Amino acid sequence: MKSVGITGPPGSGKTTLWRAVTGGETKGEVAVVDVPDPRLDVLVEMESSRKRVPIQIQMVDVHAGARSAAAAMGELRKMDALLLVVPSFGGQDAAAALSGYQDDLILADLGPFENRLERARKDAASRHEVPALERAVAHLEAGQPLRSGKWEPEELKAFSAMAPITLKPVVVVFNVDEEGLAAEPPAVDLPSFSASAALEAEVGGLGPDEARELLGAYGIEEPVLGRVIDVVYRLLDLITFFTAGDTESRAWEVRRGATAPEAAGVIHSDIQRGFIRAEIIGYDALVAAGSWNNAKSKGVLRLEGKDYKMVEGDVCHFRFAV
Ligand SMILES: Nc1nc2c(ncn2[C@@H]2O[C@H](COP(=O)(O)OP(=O)(O)OP(=O)(O)O)[C@@H](O)[C@H]2O)c(=O)[nH]1
Ligand SMILES: [Mg+2]
Repeated sequence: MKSVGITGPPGSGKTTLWRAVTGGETKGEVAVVDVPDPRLDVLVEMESSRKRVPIQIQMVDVHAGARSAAAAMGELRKMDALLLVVPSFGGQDAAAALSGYQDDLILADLGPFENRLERARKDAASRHEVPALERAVAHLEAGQPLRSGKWEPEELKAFSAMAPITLKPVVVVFNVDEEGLAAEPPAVDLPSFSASAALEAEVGGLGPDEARELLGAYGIEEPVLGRVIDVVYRLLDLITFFTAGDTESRAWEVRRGATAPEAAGVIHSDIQRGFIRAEIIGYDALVAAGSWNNAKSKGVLRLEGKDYKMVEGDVCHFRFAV
């Protein structure tokens, strides 16, 4: 399961956004959220599945659970992706807040890199890391996040023990008030969008249809959770595939470019090891056929081998022998 950590300056609306993306959750800092996917609902209906199993994602209000700023930075290192909440309500200077906070994150990375560089210089076993660490320190000292650099695989290997915050995929959420919703967000060199955390948290506890209707009245077509997930999946380069049947219909995530056996391995390592073939059909073609059995009898299921590269929305049945 991927973890998304919510971060940002004090009072920017992190906890409010966390409540919005967790559907009105009020206790704790960590919540497991079902990834909304209307395709899964269609599959459940079509196959009369007894169970519907969505992809899940962990949303963490990192700073709420941390005892100190340093502890929060440590927690951020464990996340797969970050949501950076920028205060843009009540006339606040969003661009200044964003650049100030990015500097904080760069500083949080600089300390561990300097320490490691110092140790690597003294230790024969890690001396080969020195050039990479020097380059990273220079980059951070120049006020640049590591993600803006070009790094060789060996350099990234030298960085990995520190799990640098500024190397993580980040989505900027400009937390606006109702007036700000209609305005263009400031141009930044990171994926970003505007949302009203307060408004979305208010509708978070409602059913999906009711929430959509209320948000629609403010011109918001897609609840913030869906928007966050779209960007995070794109940044993490993940695609969704499905399995569907009467027992259960289920959504799975796999890295873009994965082969059929790798996708099978997401379900179970035995299925990957004993992979023979996959019966596969794209989601739209399956819906057009009306059901898995119809697709089979019409001969529109494809048989794919071990080199097949998975496509977003593939519905699969893996044949395997162990
Ligand atoms: N007007 C307005 N106020 C907001 C909005 N979002 C959050 N706030 C207010 O800003 C204050 C801080 O919100 P929180 O969600 O607690 O912010 P936070 O980033 O979690 O704060 P800390 O955890 O203390 O750093 C609260 O009083 C919110 O009601 C917004 O979109 N508009
Ligand atoms: Mg908070």
